[in-house]
Amino acid sequence: MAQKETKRILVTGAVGQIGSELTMALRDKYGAENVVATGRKTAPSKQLLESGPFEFIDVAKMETVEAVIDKYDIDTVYHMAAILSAVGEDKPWLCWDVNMNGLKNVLDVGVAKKLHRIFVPSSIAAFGPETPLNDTPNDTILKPKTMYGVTKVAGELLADYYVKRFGLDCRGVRYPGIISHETLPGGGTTDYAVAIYYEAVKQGKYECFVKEDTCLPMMYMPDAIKATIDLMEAPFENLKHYNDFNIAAMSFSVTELAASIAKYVPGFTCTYVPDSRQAIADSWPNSIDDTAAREEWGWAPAYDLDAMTQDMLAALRKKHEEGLLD
Ligand code: AKB
Repeated sequence: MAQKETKRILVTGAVGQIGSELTMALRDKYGAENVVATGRKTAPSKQLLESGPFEFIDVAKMETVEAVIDKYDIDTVYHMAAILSAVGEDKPWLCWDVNMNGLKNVLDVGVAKKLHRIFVPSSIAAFGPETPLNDTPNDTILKPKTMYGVTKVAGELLADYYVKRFGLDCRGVRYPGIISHETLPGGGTTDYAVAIYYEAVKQGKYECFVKEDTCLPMMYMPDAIKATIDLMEAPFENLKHYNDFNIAAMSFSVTELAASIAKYVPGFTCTYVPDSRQAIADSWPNSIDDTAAREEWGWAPAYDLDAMTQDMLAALRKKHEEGLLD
């Protein structure tokens, strides 16, 4: 595999929850003018727009992807654009189109233009009810029941195929639920673990759409950004896996999450009214084993539940005082 250097980066899905913070981290690291943020239709934040280049593209339309790669002489892509699990159940064919055709377009441009490296994110949604529930191994049964999960398994396999067949350098992690305070997640099942913090600060209470004993793997955004950039910087020859690394940080039930918040928000209460997202959550593991990521590229998280809770609450209280949460 030819080793080149990352100089000009394209981030797809840069207006989304992970993409927006990843773009800013990459702009710090590689120079703002060298990181091109792109989105499909949501208006970018002032910060994203004013700190570096921004373009609208539709990843499912090859010509829009190709045009932006040519315009900015891109060599590296972080392909974050995706339809998540809950919206994917409402609109399964949009989910297939964006997640599969979008990925294939990016991989094909990668081969045609001999790109240096592509980041291809997957998710714990790749697992399903037949997968071992606790300490889920990296290499295990992948029979998801959601369209989002189907596209994530197919995406992992497709990207691995491009590595072996075309010598394209692409890598990716299976993100757990990501918790953050900059950009709200949109259309996922793990969104409750973000919303609970916002409502704790605004109202001191939260009505949760999954049951109290629902337990899922989760991660704080700074760790997710670190995992993404660390994997992209790992020497290719050290990798045995490519597009399907489990990465773990913490696993907790909603009861445990609510208890952590109640330590710092006296009187905080959580009630439970499960909806259709319960079935999705129930089909995912409680906790995952990330030995492969630790061994192959040195993955280690920094935040546990209480450290994350304190950081989230401090950031959201500041925003609330500035009138930015209403
Ligand atoms: C979702 O809930 O759909 C996402 C994910 C776990 O990939 N946050």
